[in-house]
Amino acid sequence: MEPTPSATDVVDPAQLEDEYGVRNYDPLPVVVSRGEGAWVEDVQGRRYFDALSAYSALNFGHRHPRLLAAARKQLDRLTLTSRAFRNDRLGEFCRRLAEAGSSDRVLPMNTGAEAVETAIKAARKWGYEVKGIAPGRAKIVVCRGNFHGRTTTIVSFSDDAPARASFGPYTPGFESIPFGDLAALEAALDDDTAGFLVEPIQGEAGVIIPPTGYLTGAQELCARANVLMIADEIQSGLGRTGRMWACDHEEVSPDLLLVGKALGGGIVPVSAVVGSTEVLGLFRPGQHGSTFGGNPLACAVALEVLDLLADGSLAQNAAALGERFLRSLEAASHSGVAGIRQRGLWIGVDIHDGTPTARTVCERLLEEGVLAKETQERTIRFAPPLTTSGDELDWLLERVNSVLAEL
Ligand code: PXG
Repeated sequence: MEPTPSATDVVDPAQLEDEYGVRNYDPLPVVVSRGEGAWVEDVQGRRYFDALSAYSALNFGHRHPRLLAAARKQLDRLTLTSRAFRNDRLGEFCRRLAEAGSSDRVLPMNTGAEAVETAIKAARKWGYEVKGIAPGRAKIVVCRGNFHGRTTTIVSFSDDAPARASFGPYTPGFESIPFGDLAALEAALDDDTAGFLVEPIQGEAGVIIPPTGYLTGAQELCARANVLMIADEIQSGLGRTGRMWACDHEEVSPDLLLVGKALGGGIVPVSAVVGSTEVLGLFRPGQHGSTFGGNPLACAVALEVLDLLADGSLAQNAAALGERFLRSLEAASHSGVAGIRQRGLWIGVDIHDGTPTARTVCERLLEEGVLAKETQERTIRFAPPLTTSGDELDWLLERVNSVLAEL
């Protein structure tokens, strides 16, 4: 690796960002300049354990050697063609991801929000052309507390005030129901409903796990009402929860599966919609696309991502270490902790009212060498890389427990 320039050589990068960037984020006060595996180093050379993993985009840690090798090999051959021409990696990528998602076809995009937008278009198109919904009437049912991205259409059905306010007029055609409530879902599904869009575990809401049977029940209700079940696995998928997909915990196969974040191996943005020929086969040339979607560099990295997950051992590691994480925090029975939710290496820790905010706890963790991020006012979310070792987890737990003990 190139040596990191010393702090005195360069203008303070945080100051530059604040002066010339846009303040649409409120990052923790650390400037990261290198990373390897679960660890990053800041511009002063301090090491931190990355327990956020870029919201699951770094499921394999920083600069996984096999992902770097796959990217380098592809960089030396071909990076981009646009979809005006074919490239020699796209077909293989589509086949492998379709198989991993137990479905027929793959529509590649780049960011998660684009995969969500694509699924909304696909469901509406299917609703009009197959289900027979009257023109302009297609409805998509979504859940309260959802996070699916930040486009104008997606924030239209968000209930997160800062994400939504001042960005109207809002896109119509969505109905929001409580998450985890099958009776509400049954009541919302009607002849005009094309899709039910759901995170199998709500990430940004605080790693909210629905009641057992919710996903199976939702699949049954959708099938009965002739509605597409659309699972947003952009954050929950690709091994994070201890299985390849969070839907696997209930053996549910959604009609449309949305994949993103870790699919790009932390190197390039790669997202995709996986679905049946009946739905995705409806698209004709010119009806949807993206300059970068399906580019050969993205495909090469994503193929290596699928290879890394193929034998299930990383998901198993996530399941085992996640349970250890939970047991360790439970055994410590911190008085400041109100609740813990865990599925694989995805953990939400609620802190009691009256203690410092989750943000303050994340600032304390930072001082102890742990990068984690609050979600909502009172929840700290941990998502260490799936490649974390047992020793690394012990190191992390020691710091997390000592900070939580201060509450
Ligand atoms: N679906 C889910 C479940 C997500 O968590 C998206 C879609 C959108 O992905 P893109 O790639 O368009 O960001 C997400 C994103 C952030 C941020 O700062 C994003 C997410 C989580 C936390 C912060 O934009 N998840």
